[in-house]
Amino acid sequence: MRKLLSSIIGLTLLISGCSSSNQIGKSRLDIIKQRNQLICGVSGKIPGFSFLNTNGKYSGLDVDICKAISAAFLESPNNIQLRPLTAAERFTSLRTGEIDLLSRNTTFNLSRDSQKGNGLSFAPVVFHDGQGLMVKINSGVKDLKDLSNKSICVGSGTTTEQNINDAFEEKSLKYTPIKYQDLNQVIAGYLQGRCAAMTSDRSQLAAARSSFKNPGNHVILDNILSKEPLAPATVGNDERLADAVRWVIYALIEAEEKGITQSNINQKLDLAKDNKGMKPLRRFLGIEGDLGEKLGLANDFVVKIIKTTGNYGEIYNRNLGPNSQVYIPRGLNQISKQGGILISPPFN
Ligand SMILES: N[C@@H](CCC(=O)N[C@@H](CS)C(=O)NCC(=O)O)C(=O)O
Repeated sequence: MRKLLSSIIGLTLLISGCSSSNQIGKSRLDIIKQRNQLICGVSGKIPGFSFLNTNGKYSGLDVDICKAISAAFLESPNNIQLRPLTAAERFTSLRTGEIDLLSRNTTFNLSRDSQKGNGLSFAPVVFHDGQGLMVKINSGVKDLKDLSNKSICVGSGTTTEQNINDAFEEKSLKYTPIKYQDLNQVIAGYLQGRCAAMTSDRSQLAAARSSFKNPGNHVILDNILSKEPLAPATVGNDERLADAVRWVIYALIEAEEKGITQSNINQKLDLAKDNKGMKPLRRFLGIEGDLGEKLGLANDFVVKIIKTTGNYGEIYNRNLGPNSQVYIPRGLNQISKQGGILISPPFN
């Protein structure tokens, strides 16, 4: 009788179009586990975030986030497939199920999050960015107003397009947008002199400049036109997948808060095993309690993540630290104890 009732409810939900992965369907988390592979959409063109080098290998912060998630879900960082996507392609790829996760310099905003917008689920922010402008030093341009009546190169299908319009309109200034499909085209347009400035997230401007022949000939203006909180995203109707992704990101931040690193994780594990009184650490590392199981993951998922990528700070330094190709000072992207705005909710 109970079985019959639940199939009737399931059928009704299907007919009414109210299907939810939690009620009747599978979560994509199960599909990822069955497939034993996580498919991540990335850019592939931004050094420090996701960049395909000449050996055919991807590296960058967005790539490491994907590896951390794969370590947590599949117990291996190598079971990932990275798909390069343009800004315009990214949301369709996610909605159609071509990718499981978008880890691609994507701004978390209301329209993309809401059901009437793109209907995505955003994970916690992995890089707080802001939109900027880059110009040639010898242009003499120092401020937005110096770009009045000039052309600006911009990528289409981005938040960048709207922000640059808003910024000029607010100051009652005019400009001509020159739109391109992806960053490499924007850069080429700018370097070939089709526009007086290129605009994008400041991280992308810094990354682009790092690959120029003469980076010193270009300057990123002080103007910060917007907030661009960049975050991974999943489809919006799959709470189990969204929760699991969310807590992988928080685990990276919590590990940094707790001083747990790739090199001391084994010591921390031994310490926690030997000291029954260290309850929060024991729960975080999966020695007691069932935090991992609650997410549909292994109880020691945090250990797997930290062994693979290190904590958030380690990921940041590897890709964007002083010894990396694109040095971006951490600023807001520090944990709160260090004066930034990254903080993890409790692992209870
Ligand atoms: N964060 C912004 C902009 C991100 C973005 O995708 N920018 C474009 C225009 S420059 C781009 O193609 N970036 C390089 C890339 O991802 O290949 C957004 O989410 O809309």
